[in-house]
Amino acid sequence: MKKKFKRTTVTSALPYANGPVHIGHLAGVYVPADIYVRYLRLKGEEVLFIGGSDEHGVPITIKAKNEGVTPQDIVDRYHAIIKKSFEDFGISFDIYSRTTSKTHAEVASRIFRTIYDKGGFVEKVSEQYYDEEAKQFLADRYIVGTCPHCKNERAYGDQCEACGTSLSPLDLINPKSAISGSTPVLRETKHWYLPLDKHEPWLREWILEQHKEWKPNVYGQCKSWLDMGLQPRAVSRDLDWGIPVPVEGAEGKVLYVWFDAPIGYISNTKELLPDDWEKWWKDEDTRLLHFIGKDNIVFHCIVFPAVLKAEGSYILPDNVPANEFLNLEGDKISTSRNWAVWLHEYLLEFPNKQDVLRYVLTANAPETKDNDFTWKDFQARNNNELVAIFGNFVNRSLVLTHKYFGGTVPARGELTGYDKATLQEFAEIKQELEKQLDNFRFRDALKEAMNLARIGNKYLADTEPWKLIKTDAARVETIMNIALQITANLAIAFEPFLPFSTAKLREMINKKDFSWEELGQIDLLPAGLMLSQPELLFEKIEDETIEQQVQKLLDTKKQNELNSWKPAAVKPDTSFDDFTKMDIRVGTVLDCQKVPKADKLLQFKIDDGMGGRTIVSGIAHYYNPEDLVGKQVCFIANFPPRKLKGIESQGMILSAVNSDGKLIVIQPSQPTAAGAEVG
Ligand code: B3M
Ligand code: ZN
Repeated sequence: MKKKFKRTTVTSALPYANGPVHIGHLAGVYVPADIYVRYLRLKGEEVLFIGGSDEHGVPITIKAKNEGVTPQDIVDRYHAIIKKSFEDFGISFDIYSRTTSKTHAEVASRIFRTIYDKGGFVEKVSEQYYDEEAKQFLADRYIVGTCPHCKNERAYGDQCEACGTSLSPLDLINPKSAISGSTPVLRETKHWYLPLDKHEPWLREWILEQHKEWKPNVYGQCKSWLDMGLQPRAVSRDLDWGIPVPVEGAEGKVLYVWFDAPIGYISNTKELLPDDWEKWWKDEDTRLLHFIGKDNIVFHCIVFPAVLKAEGSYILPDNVPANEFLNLEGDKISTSRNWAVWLHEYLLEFPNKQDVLRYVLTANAPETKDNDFTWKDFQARNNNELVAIFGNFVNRSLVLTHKYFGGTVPARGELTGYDKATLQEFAEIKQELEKQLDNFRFRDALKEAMNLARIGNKYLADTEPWKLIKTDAARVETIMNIALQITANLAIAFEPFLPFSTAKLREMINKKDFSWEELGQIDLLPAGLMLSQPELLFEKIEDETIEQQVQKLLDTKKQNELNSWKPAAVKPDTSFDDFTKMDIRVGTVLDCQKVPKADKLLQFKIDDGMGGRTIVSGIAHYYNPEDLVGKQVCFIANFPPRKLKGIESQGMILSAVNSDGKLIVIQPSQPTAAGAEVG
């Protein structure tokens, strides 16, 4: 039997405030959380939706150092951008705060201290790299060296990004401090550890026995962590950015970012409700839900619950509906490679189309496996679903009502068998929709909502009021009444998914608000109600717009290739004598043709100042032959002639191999006499 809760605390992962947010964040965490919260609110349930920025951690300090600003500058900048993006996309947080707040420092320190006083931590001294020039211990990310696996010379102390291996700083060959460049030394340092090994038995029972209903991806990841055996985890770091460890003798040490970040959910609740926050976190009748991405599962299902349990007065999450990742056009989203669709940029290019993105990201949500966002799919879903089904139906119902009845909801007369069957069909959607939403299956829920619009479209297409109006106006009154009731139902069913469009729709049908209970009913719009002027809910997105977005990504790809390209290693030494044996000349292209039946080859007629020669060259993939006529090239003049596809080639044209593998013909920088020597 499922427990009946009184209220729900919904949290969504706190994004690091060291960069803006992109579609992957929205698809994996914030849109699903927002859909769920809006659904509960529509049902009239007591719910609190907590968000905020994660403003601690080493990457923020590295970014600050690189830019020559303070970590606070960095988080101030990105907190503002992220907060605005969430507002713009209608993510309806009750509070969006930050982990550099005063309240957070107090709450996190208090929780640490309580566990410390109860003996819930283990103190351990270990050896860690220390930078004697910068006079500080080095976080794993601050140590660079050669990867023992792939020999990449820029591997970090926690990971080699070239081969993807997780590393520990001691694995690095020839380690260097990223701060001063000096070779770090090992020094002893004391830290506090959460003994996860001791928590393992109850965690096993709680997750593996009592929460078999968790999503398979979440349950599976927890099981594999637990089966590997849990190890104590350090919850402090030697760093000057973060919340100081509230213990005597802990100077220069701060709480580990993953210790304080989830506590941010609690602090933000307290900031919002200073006198009333505890019931959201300490009452057994409160249901706690964490919406996160798959890389955060272990912290939310194992580490944070262990912290809460060790403290002793908090509830544990009832569910953690984590998602997999969203890829972009077949590649992993990456901030450093700028392979992302940033939310603030999307809104500049698609103003007022927040719901289109919310729709596409939900329809394609990475709920059970990684999924791919493509601009083609974005366009198709907008044009073929939002415009052609939802928008089209709503528009026809409203426009026809205005046309036939001056914008007043007509009364329903007697229902035909077909009317009844249609109403029956849409009455069933509520239950289906709830079943999917209750189980965090938002893709399927969205499909159900869209089916409601499909039913409406089919109803109008089958009953053809535009034909009947000439012969049977009374029947058309009934038809339009039913179409309008379906329209009103759409405003409810889609509210959690598309809050902007449904708000617009509510205005058009003059209904301030609905409750979820009304979904499936057929008297939402009383006869005689005057409707407002209809407007289009969605508009078609043209090929050109999509091509621009695709081009933008292709440009990024190109730029990344150039950035990551390295010239080939220099060949072993040669001699000047050897070089002078080579006779390189300048020539002018008199004629250039494709060689038949050889897709790589071009045949050149070259003016070499000595009566002319023929050269065959393998650059047909990179040039149109006519573009080369009249150009000057460099060629080797003293290669013995050789036959290519039956043509005698008398030399070789010189080209550079570009970073993308393309051949580029070498040309003199000024007009040069044909036959001039190169040397
Ligand atoms: N900031 C990691 C992330 O953004 C981390 C989440 C914290 S949730 C408490 O993926
Ligand atoms: Zn490597």
